[in-house]
Amino acid sequence: MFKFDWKRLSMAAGLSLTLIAAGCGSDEGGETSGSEGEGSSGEANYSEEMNYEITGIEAGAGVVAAAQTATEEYENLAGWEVATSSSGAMATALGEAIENEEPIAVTGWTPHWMFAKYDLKYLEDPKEVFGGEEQIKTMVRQGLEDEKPNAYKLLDQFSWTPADMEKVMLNITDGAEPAEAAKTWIEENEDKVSEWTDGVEDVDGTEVELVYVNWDSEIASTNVVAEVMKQKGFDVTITPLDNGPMWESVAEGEVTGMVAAWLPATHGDLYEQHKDSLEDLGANLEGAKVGLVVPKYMDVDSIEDLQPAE
Ligand code: PBE
Repeated sequence: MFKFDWKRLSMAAGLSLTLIAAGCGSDEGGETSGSEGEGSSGEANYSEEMNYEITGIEAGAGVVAAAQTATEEYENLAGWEVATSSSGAMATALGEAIENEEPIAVTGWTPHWMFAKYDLKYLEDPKEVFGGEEQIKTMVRQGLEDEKPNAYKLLDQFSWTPADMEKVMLNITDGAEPAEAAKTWIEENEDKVSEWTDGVEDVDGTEVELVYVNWDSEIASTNVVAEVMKQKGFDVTITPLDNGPMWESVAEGEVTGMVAAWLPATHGDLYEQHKDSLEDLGANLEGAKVGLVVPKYMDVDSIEDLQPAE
């Protein structure tokens, strides 16, 4: 009981401090934040408020590795850390920061439902540490075409757009079970799905195992592909792994494949390591992107606008 009261008290105190700070800086723009002696937009405060910390996701994610590289490549990120957790924890932290209008910088990516729910922007990345436009590609184990030609054909023909993926992601974040969200999207997109299944024969319980990572985008894609395969008669298992093991399990032929390869930059190292031991079936989605994402109310445009730790 005591603990709870203290927590509420300190939260209220913190909130009023934030309000006072916001009140000071907002009406006359840069001129009033001169005490920082830095820049004109007041962004010098953000970095300190963020504890010089980027809010990351799973440690194995490519975007986390890129964020760590950014802290080394950008001199103004000296002393910054990338905090790792999970995609879900990152989304919660982002939602809470936005509710309190606090600064936050997350390792973000597109397609993602966060852009539909919140007003967000990518920070410019003049050193191109996060790469440019990405594709999401499908990788399968070697020999699949001969052993399970219908599974191979369907996985090869799977292809959709960022808008398609976002629709499934939004439905899941609004509370739908991933398999249900997948079924709903399939019902609403019969034409697209019939292109994936074109020439694919119905099978009777052929086993397929798809691996993925619990990133919101890959939960969506993997569930949709799994559901389409089930409807063709496959016995489908979907297995969440970390990023490295996801790639290894396909390369070692332990599983059928995955639809979660972000290239050329995000998973570039993993691709180089495994490309001779798996089969690359090409892009299933064009126009993906990763980078540092902040709420639009933050008056920063570039990674270079952030301030080094003292
Ligand atoms: N992501 C989503 C992954 C790829 C898909 C951007 C979080 C990553 O960074 O590895």
